[in-house]
Amino acid sequence: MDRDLILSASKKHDIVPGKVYKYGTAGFRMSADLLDGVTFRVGLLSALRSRKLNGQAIGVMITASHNPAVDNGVKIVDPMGDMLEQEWEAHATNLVNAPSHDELVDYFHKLAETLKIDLSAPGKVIAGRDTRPSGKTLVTALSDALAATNTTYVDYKILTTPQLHYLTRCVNTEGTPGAYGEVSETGYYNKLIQAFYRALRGRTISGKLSVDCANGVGGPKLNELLKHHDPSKTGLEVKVYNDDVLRPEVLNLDCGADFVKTRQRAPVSVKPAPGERWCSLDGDADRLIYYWVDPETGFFMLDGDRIATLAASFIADLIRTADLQDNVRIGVVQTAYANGSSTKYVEQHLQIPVVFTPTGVKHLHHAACSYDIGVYFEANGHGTVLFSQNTWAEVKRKEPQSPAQKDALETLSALGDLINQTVGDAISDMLMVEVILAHKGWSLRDWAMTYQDLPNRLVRVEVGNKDLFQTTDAERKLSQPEHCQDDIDKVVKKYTNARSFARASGTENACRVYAEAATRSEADELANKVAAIVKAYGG
Ligand code: G16
Repeated sequence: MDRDLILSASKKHDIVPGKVYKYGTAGFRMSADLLDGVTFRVGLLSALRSRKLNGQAIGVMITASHNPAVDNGVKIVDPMGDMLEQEWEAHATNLVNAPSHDELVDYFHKLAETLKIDLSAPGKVIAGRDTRPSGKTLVTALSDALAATNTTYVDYKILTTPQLHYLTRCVNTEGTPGAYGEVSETGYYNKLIQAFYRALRGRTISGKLSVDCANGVGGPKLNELLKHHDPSKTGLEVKVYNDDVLRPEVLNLDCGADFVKTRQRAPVSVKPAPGERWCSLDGDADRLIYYWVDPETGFFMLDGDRIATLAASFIADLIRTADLQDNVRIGVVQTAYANGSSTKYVEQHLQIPVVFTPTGVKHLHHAACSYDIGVYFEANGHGTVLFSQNTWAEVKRKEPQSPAQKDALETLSALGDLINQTVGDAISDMLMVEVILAHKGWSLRDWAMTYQDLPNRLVRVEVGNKDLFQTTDAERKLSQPEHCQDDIDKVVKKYTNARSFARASGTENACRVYAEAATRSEADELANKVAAIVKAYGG
């Protein structure tokens, strides 16, 4: 690999001197004008990663998801469509922080040597981006790095994040017995829609579904999916809202899954009529939140915890009906943000084990892989359901003994194809929810009746230095700054059935505080008190 070629390409893509970059919850994410050099360097790292993995394609997604329009981000996707292996996050951080262009090229070669990477071998990278205008320039930085390292590169242009994950897996499994799907956007739509028809098993969906697309890439992509959908086969009527991608400044503005979840209200621009079924996607369509307005009690939200409990209960029933309960173990993965009532419902009512991981789908995904069926959702609506090889083998092997067993087996198999196996996917999750509600004959109100959430509040706290906040115990406790956790504990003790924690965000320059308590006013009060403590310790 030509050192001078990398060096001269790098000189066109500076990093900002003095700024310390870190591969965070979802890659590098910050104000877009700080990202040009970072994206170039991520290109170098993915060129190495592909060669390390025998030339398999690596995905690079340029998105800042739920963040405001001025931000952007870049993250790396491993060959099977999952997040970059954790050990390589450190390599990414080191490479990006190389202080000069010369030191960058030195470190690149050192990394290749230490990791025994043959730089003359072929490498391949595929890329996608969301609708942020800054994405276009960042793609140039990426492609310059790939050209300088002689890496084959395919730019899939504008995609949802889960579509890029899907394509990465498809490219790497094409022509093998484990082929994940056709390597194209159309292949993605066809796979989802065909599995959706099969999973419904002749049932029809009643009532219109209104979808708020956060004015992000989910809007055009959902509209595209709908062109492949024949409503006469399913009964599903979708009305798309907030799909304006021509005015970048409205992305995630007063709408989208993050707004709905944190503000616990409908997007500002829409007026859901009482009883109507609504959901919101986030800016890159990997999170999903459902809600409706009850004529008596007002706004009611069904978040990631609710989607997890719905999916876990339905799939566990299918496993029992199919008589697979001895061979297919199901488990649920949550984070500290999960509402205490949802955990209790899964463990005590559904009798399904729950494990906790730190925030970040990469952690949940990893934990979910240890089950035959791993249901993982963050409360913010990000998640999916993973089917292991063993589950597929059991479903295929089982000879149905009754029409009910046949139905359960075929539904399971269709769900396995419908649910994105690479990462949380709002569009695929939405179709899964619609299938389950249709099977159960449930409205959103029926779904909500399964258990009662503890009132909770999530607050974003701006602090001088968020890096002062270090956590332990799956992010449920602060180990730093000293005494901060003691102060939080003292406040929590004053409330009934209360819990609260604080952590630094990995995607925004802020801390997050979560609180739950017996009543709404207590949850709000507790959240505000803990936020004040965090602010005081925050430098
Ligand atoms: C990303 C991660 C999620 C995480 C979220 C917020 O989501 O993929 O796992 O929950 O950030 O993380 P934090 O609280 O650390 O800011 P997205 O949808 O923004 O890509």
